[in-house]
Formats: sequence, C-alpha cells, structure tokens
Amino acid sequence: MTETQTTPPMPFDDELLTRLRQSQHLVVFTGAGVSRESGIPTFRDALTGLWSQYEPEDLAMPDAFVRDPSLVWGWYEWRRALVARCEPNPAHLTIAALANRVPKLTLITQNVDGLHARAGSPDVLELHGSLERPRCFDCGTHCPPDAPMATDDQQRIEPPTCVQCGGFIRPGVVWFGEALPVDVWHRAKRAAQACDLMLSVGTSGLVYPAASLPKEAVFQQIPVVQINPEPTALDETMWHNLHGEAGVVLPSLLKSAWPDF
Ligand code: BV8
Ligand code: ZN
Repeated sequence: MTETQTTPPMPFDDELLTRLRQSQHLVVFTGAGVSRESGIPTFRDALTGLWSQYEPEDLAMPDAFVRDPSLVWGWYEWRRALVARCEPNPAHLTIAALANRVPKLTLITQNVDGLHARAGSPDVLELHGSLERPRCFDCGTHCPPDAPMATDDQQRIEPPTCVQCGGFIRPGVVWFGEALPVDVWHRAKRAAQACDLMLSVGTSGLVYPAASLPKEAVFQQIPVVQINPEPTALDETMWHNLHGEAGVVLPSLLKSAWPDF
C-alpha cells in the first residue's frame, strides 16, 4: 500500500459532511482515475511505450480480437501483469472502510483491475467485467487465469484455447460495442436511482452507458459529488466538484466527516 499522503483536511462544505454522515444509502461510482495512484494508467493513457501506436478503442473491441487475437491478448496480459505488481491505494482502502460507516454502500466500478476487491470492498459491481475472468470467445466457458506472464518488451502473445471447444480464450472484460452484464447493470442503475448521495470518483464520464449513472442520480434530484483533478463532461451537473486526487481527497473528506475515521 502506498503511503497515505498526510495533507491537511481540505475545507469541505458543512452540508456535504452532514449528508455523508446521515447517508442511509451511498453510491460510490469509480473509473480508472481511482487506480491511478496505484500506478495503473487510466484508459486514455494506458497506451504508453509499446502500445502507443494504438487507440484503446482499436484494441478493446471484438473485431480487433478476431483480426489479431495475439495482439489483443498480449495487451491484456501486459495490463494484467502490471495490475499484479500494483497495490490498492488510499482511495480504494478508504472506500472499503466507508462501507463500515454507512448503513448501505453500493460500489459501482468501470474498472477491470480488481483493486476494490483487493482493498476489501465486498460485492463490487464491475460494469465492464474483470481481467481475472477470461472466457472462451466462442462458447463462453470460463477459463481460470494463470499467472500473468507478459513482460514490458512483449507485444503479441497467442491466447490459450478453450478446453471445451478449442476456441480462443478472450479477456473477461466488456469491449466497446458489447452489452454490459445485464444483472450488474440493473443493480447499478437501481442504486443510482435509489441512493441519497453519490460520489463519482476518477471518471471522465465519457463511456456509456456507465457515464449515465451520475446523470440518472441528478435526474432523481440526488446530490452527486465529483472527485477528479481535472474538469470532466459531468462537471456542470455535479452538486460539488472536489478537484484533487482520489487518494488525497477521499481520506481527507472522510476524516472531516468522521474525525475518528
Ligand atoms: C454498449 C473494459 C451497446 C475494457 C471499457 C450511448 C449509449 C450506449 C453506448 C454508447 C453511447 N455512446 C457511445 C456508445 C458506445 C460506447 C461508448 O461509450 N463509447 C465512448 C468512447 C463514446 N459504449 C459501449 O460500447 C458500451 N457498450 O453500449 O453496448 C449494446 C447493447 C446491447 C447489445 C449489444 C451492445 C461498452 C463500454 C465498455 C467499454 N469497456 N473497459 C478494457 O478496460 O480494456 S471502458 C474503459 O473506458 C474503462 O472501463 C474506463 O473506465 C473507461 C473510460 O476510460 P478512461 O478515460 O481511462 O477512464 P475514465 O473515464 O475512468 O477517466 C479517467 C479519469 O480519471 C479522468 O477524468 C482523469 O482526470 C481522472 N484521474 C486521473 N488521475 C486521478 C483521477 N481521478 C482521481 N484521482 C486521480 N489520481
Ligand atoms: Zn469454448
């Protein structure tokens, strides 16, 4: 775990702190930014070095896998190997601890890195699947992930084949153009409509239908607080915009709400 930055608590709005303390159902909605301080690049900046000549959308698509399965599998194995070397950061750990402070917390993530679960958050709604649940591209049979073996200088890795049908194994993530897991999506949407406060942490709000969740909450007159060092597409609709890194703002916010946090 990276050192928690010891920065003085930021001055937070009293009404925000009161709503946090009195929340009966809190939703935390996260994107790639919440894993940034663990050393995992966000989706937009994931393509560094070897991969810089590709757009994420060129690799995170079914037909990219059909066209060049070894290139796409190599990219995901590189990401899986990177994640395996990273640890949850104070943002993940704070969100996990928050579950013991409010009667009901629904954690919805767009991330596929599994760091919320590794930080101790139970029952994470993974809208876009997980790097740790590869499955057969043809018949869907799940295939237990073996130890990631990609190294930084490797690009193409031939995917393993399915024990049931011999088809190629694909990453267990939701690609662009693919439907989100129906049950997970419905649970997330219901939570966004029924909660009394939402924290939107580390997401650019560009990928749909996930990015519609904060908007759904706002539509239901539910206050949404955004935590992001940069402005995003969601800024205008937020109740509060807390500009800063998740690993710094979240611990400071919760310490201000609960001094014994
Ligand atoms: C679908 C898994 C239909 C793969 C990902 C309207 C409605 C529905 C669909 C669409 C629509 N408009 C367009 C679409 C199509 C498309 C889409 O949204 N395209 C975008 C590019 C416009 N959506 C889809 O295709 C979806 N499927 O709609 O299917 C359908 C229905 C029925 C039947 C068949 C089909 C599927 C989308 C899922 C794609 N898969 N991930 C993988 O990971 O490889 S999405 C991927 O992008 C990641 O999950 C990531 O979360 C997301 C966004 O990428 P990033 O920008 O990197 O991350 P994020 O947005 O989280 O931004 C990073 C933020 O962090 C920044 O704001 C930055 O400032 C901030 N930050 C940085 N450091 C910190 C920080 N914040 C806090 N602390 C810090 N330290
Ligand atoms: Zn198969």
